Amino acid sequence: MAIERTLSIIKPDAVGKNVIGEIYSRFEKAGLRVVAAKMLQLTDESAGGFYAEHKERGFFKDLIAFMTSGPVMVQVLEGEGAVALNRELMGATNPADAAPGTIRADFANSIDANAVHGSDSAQSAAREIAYFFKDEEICPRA
Ligand code: RTP
Ligand code: MG
Repeated sequence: MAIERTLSIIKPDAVGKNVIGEIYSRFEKAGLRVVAAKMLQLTDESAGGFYAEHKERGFFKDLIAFMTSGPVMVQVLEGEGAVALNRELMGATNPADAAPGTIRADFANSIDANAVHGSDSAQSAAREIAYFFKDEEICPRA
């Protein structure tokens, strides 16, 4: 499988629970490498632009309120099949449906406060990575 990159966000609930390291450990154990990272306080504008595809959805307002409720940790993950592998590690959007042992099953409280974001396709990954990182901020695997 090809080496890919995907955009991951540790959401305000998980940052608040102080489990950034535990979540990074899951990425690393699965063979994903952090090649760029920054902690950010999102604004209505930056969170709204990131989730623009959901603008017309009923949950958009709650989503933006939640994503701006505290700092997030944003990272680029690199590895074989990174997009699908990260989605597998995350588990289902609603933690009630997430498979045991997934990040959302273990750390998320609700469909809103669901611990992590991960790009859902290679195309989304390219857009989302460029949304947060300049090329020179990404350090490819050694
Ligand atoms: P994400 O984009 O955050 O990685 O999550 P996802 O792909 O699993 O889910 P997506 O459909 O892209 O939805 C983005 C976020 O919006 C919230 N949501 N709420 N109340 C609802 O029905 C609902 N549906 C989605 C979730 O917090 C989801 O992560
Ligand atoms: Mg999504």
